Amino acid sequence: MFEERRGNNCCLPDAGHVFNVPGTMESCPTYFCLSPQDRLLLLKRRACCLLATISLLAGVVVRGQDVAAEKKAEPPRVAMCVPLGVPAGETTKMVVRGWALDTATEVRSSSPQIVFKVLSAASVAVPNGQDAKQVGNTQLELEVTVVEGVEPCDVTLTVVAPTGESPAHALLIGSVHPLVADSEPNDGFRQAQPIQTPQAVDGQIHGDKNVDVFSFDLADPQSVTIEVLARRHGSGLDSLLTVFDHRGKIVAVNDDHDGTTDSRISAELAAGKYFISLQDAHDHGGPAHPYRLVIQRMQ
Ligand SMILES: [Ca+2]
Ligand SMILES: [Ca+2]
Repeated sequence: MFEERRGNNCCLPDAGHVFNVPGTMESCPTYFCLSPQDRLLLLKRRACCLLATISLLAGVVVRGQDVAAEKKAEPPRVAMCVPLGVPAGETTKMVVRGWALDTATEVRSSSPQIVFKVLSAASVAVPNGQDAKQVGNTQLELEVTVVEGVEPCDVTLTVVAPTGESPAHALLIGSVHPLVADSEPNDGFRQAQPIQTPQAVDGQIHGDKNVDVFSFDLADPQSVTIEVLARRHGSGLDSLLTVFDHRGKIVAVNDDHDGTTDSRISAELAAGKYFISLQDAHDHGGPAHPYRLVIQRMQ
């Protein structure tokens, strides 16, 4: 500790005061009041402070470089394909949504009968109120060619970028049931999209509070299952499925089934007209809410 010498009008500050004086030591009015020993001690302490500051700054710089390197090195990951599936025997356009896809150069297929061509790669907005960790913030536009005669199956795609390769992601190819796309507007009973049984529909809840409504007719009493594939294939959709009779009375409803947020209804139905309503359980929608709806008769 410094010595206080009040006798010669030199009042020495404590160590904390000395080190907090800005500028040079000469600017400190008390510096010239110090004894040679105190000046040496002061110099040593200031040297220690200087070294500590340099070390701290160097650490911040190195950490910043590490964070930048980690961010730059992030490999691509796929959240979902929109639509969730493509038909066989055609060339169609598809969007792959996920993370770090904007530098992708190639998309590889697990089958030589399915070929992907990258049309564009870019960052994209996260829909309002949704989580980028779930719905992704980058996307690829692809052209998908499936040769004629390919049996319905799951194929996997792998996105290749300078930062690495994505884990394989499943894409539905074709369908064992007749496949159609959802057709807007289909937002209510009066705009219901007619479908057959059995039928598969590749669709999308296009926006917040949007509902897709389908109608079907049974000539005879039937046991049917109606199932939604969505979250299991990476979609942001948390499906809510409801079946109504021709009077608008609810026959069955399901939110989550078998440990997923996807929905499934099995019901024995009398002959007549029915409506299926499909929406998001949280009223969300947008480009990250694709689904496949499947209706079939139970065996
Ligand atoms: Ca709709
Ligand atoms: Ca659900």
